[in-house]
Amino acid sequence: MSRTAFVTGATAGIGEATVRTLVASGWRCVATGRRKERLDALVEELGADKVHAACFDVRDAEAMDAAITALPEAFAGIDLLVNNAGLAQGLSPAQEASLDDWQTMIDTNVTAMVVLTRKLLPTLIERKGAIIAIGSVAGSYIYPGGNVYAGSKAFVNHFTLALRADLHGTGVRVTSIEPGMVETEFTLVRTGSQDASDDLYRGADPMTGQDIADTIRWIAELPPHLNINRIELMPVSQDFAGFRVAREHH
Ligand code: NDP
Ligand code: 8X3
Repeated sequence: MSRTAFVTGATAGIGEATVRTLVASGWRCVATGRRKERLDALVEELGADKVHAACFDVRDAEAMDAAITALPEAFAGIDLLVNNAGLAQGLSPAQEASLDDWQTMIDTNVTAMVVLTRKLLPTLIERKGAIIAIGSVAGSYIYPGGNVYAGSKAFVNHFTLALRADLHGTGVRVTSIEPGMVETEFTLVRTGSQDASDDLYRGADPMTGQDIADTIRWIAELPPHLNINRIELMPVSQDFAGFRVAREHH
């Protein structure tokens, strides 16, 4: 029997690779995002029996409700929720940061994720499904300018682990995936640039969306008695050493 995944942020990067990978492995996918033309292209490429496009802004709870209510019968029973949609805006020190950027990250990375999770929990419990969230190493290791993005990803990591406790005994599996550098459109959003040569990770041999999608598929297809609680991935070129000392204070 084919299973159904609900993948947020499927118009680019990790989410798009995840839809392709899960479909290739026999899953049906609800693919979400704001860029309708990209969702339509996925449906066209992979087939309307495999992919259902749900176009909405995750910050709009009413639009989210409407999209869930409108799921065709074949896609309505969700077995896997991939909480992936997210963004980082600005790399400024907190004292110079834009409050609008901060609010956008909190609304998208935190509020929308918990609202969607809460809405899909009844069907996930009924079907003994799984939740996989894409947090970040930024939730564990601090870097300058990370501020609210890092805080939001610490929330994703921790909320996801907390779900494990609440869902104990339901058979629902829950995993927090915490990646380091992944080459996607994310870094351009982050720098506010449209120019690929501004990619922060250029020349750094980062991971790809496919690397994370393969990890998601692997976790989703493990035997039902096995739960990966959290998994942290980095490219070989990245590590977590980052202590700094300021010898003079001005
Ligand atoms: P991309 O920018 O390539 O993709 C982001 C996806 O999120 C897009 O599909 C976008 O869709 C969707 N999205 C963003 N805001 C909204 C919104 N308001 N409503 C609906 N969808 C939205 O980035 P990645 O694939 O790299 O990022 C995916 C996740 O991985 C994020 O949560 C990010 O924090 C996390 N991550 C990324 C890392 C990296 O180095 N790239 C490292 C660690 C974690 P659309 O714009 O069409 O709405
Ligand atoms: C750092 C991962 O999410 O801060 O390489 O961009 S993130």
